[in-house]
Amino acid sequence: MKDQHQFVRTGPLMEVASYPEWTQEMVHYCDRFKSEVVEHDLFTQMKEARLEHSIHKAFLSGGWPVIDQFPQYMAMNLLKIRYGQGEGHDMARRYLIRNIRVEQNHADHWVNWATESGVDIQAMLHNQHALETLSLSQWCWQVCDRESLAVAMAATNYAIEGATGEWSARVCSEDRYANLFDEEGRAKAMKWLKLHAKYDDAHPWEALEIIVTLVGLQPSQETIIKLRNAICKSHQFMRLLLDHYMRPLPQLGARPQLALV
Ligand code: HXD
Ligand code: FE
Repeated sequence: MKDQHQFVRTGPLMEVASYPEWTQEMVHYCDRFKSEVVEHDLFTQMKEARLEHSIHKAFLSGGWPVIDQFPQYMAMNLLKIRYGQGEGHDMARRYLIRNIRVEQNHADHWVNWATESGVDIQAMLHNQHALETLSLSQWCWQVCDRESLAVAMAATNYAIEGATGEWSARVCSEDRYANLFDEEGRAKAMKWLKLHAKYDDAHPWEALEIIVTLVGLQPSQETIIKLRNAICKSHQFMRLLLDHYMRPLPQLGARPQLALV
């Protein structure tokens, strides 16, 4: 029997008008927060090849926990799914299984990008990261552990992948950044960025379609607010990470570090 609140998309996947009005409002509301990530000065300076080397390396290192854990966030969401529990669950199952495999390669590409940029890889993999930058990965872990499939996918597959598609496209929109790398290492260094910089990347839209299919045409106000807050929080934690690296250098190491005993 067909549920009258079931969402079945008829318009194009990658157009906001194809989704219910509450979704359109949510997307517009969150776009302000997304822009603060996409337009961030760190990415402007990266695109214009004038980002200070130490900040560049610190960013690549600080972004690693999320890259490392991203397939694990998806695995946590996969655990919430039971086959045949509805169209949203079946779509999410396919999406997550397929994309966990894709993210396997992305971790390798990030490590290559960091290597070509002169990052100390052992330190990146094993060092303690700044609290301001760890909060993004901790938030993602928390939301995937404790919230519903729809809310957790909104925070990660929609919000983080969506903003990332746009900031990486910005950095790749000119050759200036790519040209900082020697010709031999350039393709390797740029692979992660290039893969995420496809303007036609369907992944965040596929995630949005799944989220709307899961909650239906008329979710409660509470559900809408939960989704909206999860998306905006991811954007805000991304911004916090970026702000941290753009602070004047003396502050970067000024705080006392926890000693490992
Ligand atoms: C951004 C820093 C401020 C972290 C970026 C996280 C991007 C995650 C993208 C996702 O596809 C995982 C991956 O490894 O490619
Ligand atoms: Fe990726």
